Amino acid sequence: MRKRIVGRLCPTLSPAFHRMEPPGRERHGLAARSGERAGANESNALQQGGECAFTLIELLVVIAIIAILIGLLFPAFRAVQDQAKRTQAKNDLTQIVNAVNAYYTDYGKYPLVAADTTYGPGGTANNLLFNELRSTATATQNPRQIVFISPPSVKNPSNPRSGIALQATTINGISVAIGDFVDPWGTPYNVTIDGSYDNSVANPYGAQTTGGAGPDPVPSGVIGWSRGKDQTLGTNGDNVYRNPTTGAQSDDVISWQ
Ligand SMILES: [Ca+2]
Repeated sequence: MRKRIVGRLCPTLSPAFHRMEPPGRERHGLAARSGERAGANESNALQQGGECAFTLIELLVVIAIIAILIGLLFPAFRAVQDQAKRTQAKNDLTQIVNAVNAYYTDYGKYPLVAADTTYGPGGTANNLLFNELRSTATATQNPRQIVFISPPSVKNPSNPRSGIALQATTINGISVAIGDFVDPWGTPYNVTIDGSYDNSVANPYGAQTTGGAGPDPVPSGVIGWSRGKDQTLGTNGDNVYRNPTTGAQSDDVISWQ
């Protein structure tokens, strides 16, 4: 017979509880007979109400089921978080492109550049561009002090995410400087501006046939991109945005598609 361990969840106590008298306190005579009658009554109640106490094994099974459900939900939760970050990056890139175009509208030229220039990792310091667009004290080409973009400061300066970096640091080998606009994974955004004014800039992923990110050059005055969660261009640095053959998508986020 299996041992019942929990009785308080029942409307009536399990008979097992009545057998757990402390040593030396066994009941005798009328009290014992009274107890037997009470036990008999409760046994009858249990028989009438059905068994509702559960065993240790049943308790462990419930705990195991809950653990399995948590295990199933955790990857889904991470996927939702990643998608939210990608959406954030896409919104940031849209704002960056709009800010540079607004600068062009106001000043009749692009900020800083005299030739096609890429800001961010692998190019010119990202903060130089955003000092102009944010009209900070170090801006040199925003005499009207127009704020074209106003990202928040990062919440954790030593581990910057989604905002303007407040201190110099290095994340996965990528340098972050004060004033850099970093993406949700801590990499400064890349931005290429058409300083030669021919309405085309180099596609960082190369030709559509190899990089899968549209034509090279991109027919645009300004483009921006994020290296995504892996912090490399394409997947593990393969420079492929979307594999033209398999359709496999990298984790990068780009402004022009
Ligand atoms: Ca990537």
